[in-house]
Amino acid sequence: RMQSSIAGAQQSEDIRVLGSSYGRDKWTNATPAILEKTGRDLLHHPSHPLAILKELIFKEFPTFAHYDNISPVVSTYQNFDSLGFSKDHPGRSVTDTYYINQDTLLRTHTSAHQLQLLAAGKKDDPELLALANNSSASPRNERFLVAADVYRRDEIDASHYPVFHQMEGVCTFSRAEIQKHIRNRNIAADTTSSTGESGSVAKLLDTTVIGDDNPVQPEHSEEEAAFLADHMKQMMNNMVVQILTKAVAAQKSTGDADAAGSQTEFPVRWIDAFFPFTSPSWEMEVLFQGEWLEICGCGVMKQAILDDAGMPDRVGWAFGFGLERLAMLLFGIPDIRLFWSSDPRFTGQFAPGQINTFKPFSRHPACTKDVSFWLPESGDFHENDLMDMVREIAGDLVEGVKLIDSFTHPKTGKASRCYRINYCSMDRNVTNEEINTIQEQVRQRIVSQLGVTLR
Ligand code: FA5
Ligand code: MG
Repeated sequence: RMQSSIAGAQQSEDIRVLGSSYGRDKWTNATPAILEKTGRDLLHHPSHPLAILKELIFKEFPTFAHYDNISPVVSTYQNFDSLGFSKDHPGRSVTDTYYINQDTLLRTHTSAHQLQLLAAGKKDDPELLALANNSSASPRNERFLVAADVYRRDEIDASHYPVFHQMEGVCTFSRAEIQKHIRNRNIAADTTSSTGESGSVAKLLDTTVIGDDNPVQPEHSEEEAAFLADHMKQMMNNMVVQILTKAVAAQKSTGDADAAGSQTEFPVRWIDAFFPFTSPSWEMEVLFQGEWLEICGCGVMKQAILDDAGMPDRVGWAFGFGLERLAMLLFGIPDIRLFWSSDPRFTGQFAPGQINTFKPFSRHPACTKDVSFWLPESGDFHENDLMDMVREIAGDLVEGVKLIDSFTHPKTGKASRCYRINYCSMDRNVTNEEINTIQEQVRQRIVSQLGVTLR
C-alpha cells in the first residue's frame, strides 16, 4: 500500500485522536483537518438539525437501546472483518478510508458496532451497555440504534462531505418468537384486511424479488426471511412517514406551502442492493416533493454475525442511513457544509424537537481557480489525495473540486489533468488576493506532496 503523502510529513510523532495516542505506520492518512472534526460532536448540540433528527428517530423506536456516544476510532476488524468484508474489498483501500494506522481507523459506517454491541448484550458487558441513553429499553441489546459521525475519503460537492452521520438500527428475534409471530400473523391475515397499521399514510411499493441475486441465507427459512423483511420495512416505513409528516407541517406553518404542496402520501420503494453483512439486502427510497431520495441500506443480518456474538439462536435485520441527506430535505438545507457552520445565522434558526424550514442567508460570490498538471511518471495519483489536500489548505472555503479536463499527450504518453476549484465562503465575501494566496499554496503542495508537474 502507498504511504499517504499528506501524513508523511509528521511520520515520527504519534497521532492523537480524542485524547489517545496511536503509532503511525504506512497506512496512516487521517489529516489534521479530519481529526479536528472528531471533537465537534454535532449530535450533542440539542439545537443542531442533526441532533434534532436523531432525537426524532430515537423517539420512533422506544423499545430499542439508544447509543450516540461511541468513539469513531475503531479497529479494522470492527469496521470490515467482523462484517464479512473480503480481504480485497475496495472499501478497505487507503484511498477510501481514513486510517490511524493499519489496525485502527475512523469508522466508515455505524455498522462497525453491530457485532460489538450484540456481544456486549450477550456477555453483559457493563461498560459498553452503560453507554446507552435508555438502557432499560432493551437491556440485552436485542434491539438497538447507534447514531454517530462516520468518515470517508470522497469527492467534494454540495451533498458529499468527508465526515457525515449515520443511524444504525439492529433488531433481533429468537427463532421461537418468529414462529409465534408467523402463526399470529396468519390468523390476523385471515380475519382482517391487510391495509397498513394505525392509519399510516405511507404507500408501500415493494418492487423487489427475493431471488437468485438477493438470496435468502442457507441458515434461514423463506418464512423467517420474509418475516424479518416485512417487519423491517414496516418499522422503517412508519418512522419515515412520521418524520416527513412533521416536515410538511413545518413548511405549511412557515408559509412555504408551495414547496410542501399538500403531500400526504410518501411512496416508498425498495431497490435490491448488496452489502457483505446482509442478505437479502435493499436500499430504501422515498418520494418526497417530486424526487426519489435514497434513505438507507438495509437487510436481513448475516447469520455469521449473530453466531460470532454468541447468539446462534437469534436472527435479525439491520439498517443504516445517512442523517444529512434526510436532514437536508427536512430542514431545507441546501449545502452539506452548513452543518459544520458556527455562524449564528445558521445555528440560530433551529430549536430542539422542531423542524423549521431553513431561511438561506445571502450567498457570497464564488471565486474559481483552475490548476493543470502532468501526472507523475509512476502513474500513482489518487484524486482523493488532492481533495484532502485542498481541504487541508482551504478548509470550508472550498465549495467544490471538479475534474474539467483529462488527456494523454500523443507523443510523450504523459497524462495531464485539469481541476477547477470553486472557492466560496458560507459567511463572507472572499477577496481575489486571499484566494490567490491559498491557490498558490495548493499549487506548491501538489508538486511537493503528490509528485506532479505543473503545466
Ligand atoms: C452503509 O454505510 C451500510 N453500512 C448501510 C447498511 C447498514 C446496510 C445495515 C445494511 C445493513 P452506504 O455506504 O450506502 O451503506 O451508506 C448509507 C447512507 O449513507 C447512504 O444511503 C447515504 O444516505 C449516506 N451517505 C453515503 N456517503 C455519504 C457522503 N459522502 N456524505 C453524506 N452522506 C453519505
Ligand atoms: Mg449506497
